[in-house]
Amino acid sequence: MVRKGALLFAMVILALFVSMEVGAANYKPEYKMSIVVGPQGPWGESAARFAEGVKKATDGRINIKPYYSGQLFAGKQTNEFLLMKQGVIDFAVGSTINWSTTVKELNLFNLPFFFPDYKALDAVEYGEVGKQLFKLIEEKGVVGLGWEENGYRDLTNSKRAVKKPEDLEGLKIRVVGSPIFIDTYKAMGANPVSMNWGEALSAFQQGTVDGQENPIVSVIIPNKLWQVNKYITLWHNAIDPIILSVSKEVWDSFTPEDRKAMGKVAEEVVSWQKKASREGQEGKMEVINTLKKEGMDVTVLTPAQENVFKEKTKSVYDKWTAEIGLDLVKTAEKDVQKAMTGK
Ligand code: X2X
Repeated sequence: MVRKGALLFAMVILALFVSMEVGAANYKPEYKMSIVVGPQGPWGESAARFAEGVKKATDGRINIKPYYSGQLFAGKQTNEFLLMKQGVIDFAVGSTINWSTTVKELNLFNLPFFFPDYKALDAVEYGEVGKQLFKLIEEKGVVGLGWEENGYRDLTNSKRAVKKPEDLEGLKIRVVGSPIFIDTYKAMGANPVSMNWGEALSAFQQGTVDGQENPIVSVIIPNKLWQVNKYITLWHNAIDPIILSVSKEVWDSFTPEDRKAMGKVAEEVVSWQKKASREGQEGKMEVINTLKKEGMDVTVLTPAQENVFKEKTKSVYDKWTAEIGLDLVKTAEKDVQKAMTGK
């Protein structure tokens, strides 16, 4: 009886071991991870942290290599999601802006002045809308492992302080190649030019564009944008969530144990990343002082000043709400209101 039990136990252990090995035997020697930006700053750093964490948690079975500065999509950042679907990219720490041309619902985050505060964003990401968005991307072949954040996108330029729409007149502003940004900047009176991030950096140097918008801690500081743009306006025009993600095909090829281990690492990394990214923006005085020390002229818009820009973008809101889906936008609006007012 005892012997039979021991034999059964040994067989179960062996079966488990074999299934793990068989599973792992199908693994690729290296998984490619895409990041638009460089390794510095919370966005870039989160890629290395995730890769390291996963390697450790899976005893080296899963080896992820981060490819920074958009190396995997040959310049065109709005192709990232498609390349994941096609199996060229296995993992990404991908901006929802870059994916919004493929997954139009993600334009929710690009709606001008939609998220007044991080509380509002969290309510949407962790609520029904966030779940729905993860479901949508999964249906398109990408599994979301957690929400990270590039941050609020603040406006920099080389010409003048921007406080009201008239100040934007005639300014050539580089935006991501996602049409909602062209609409928004046109509505606010600027002259938007869409351009990939890789080219944008040299366009700033050459002065072929006057400005751009990007978050301070993840992009402006690591790229020392004060060297090319003296003026910065802090506003809440657009927020840029990032999704730590894996292609569904790759995810499904992992053993349940490895998926669980990876999920745990993802949880830790995204919570570290979000905090790091927000510290840089929420500790505003410190951030403002850093920018001023570098010679920047900092304008912080009041809610009333933001409202003047918001009014200008009403047509963008209407047009893009129809694209995103009225129900999704309305649900998000309720979450935002509840987060801000408690009801
Ligand atoms: O291109 C940008 O502006 C960047 C780096 O923020 C994104 O990838 C959306």
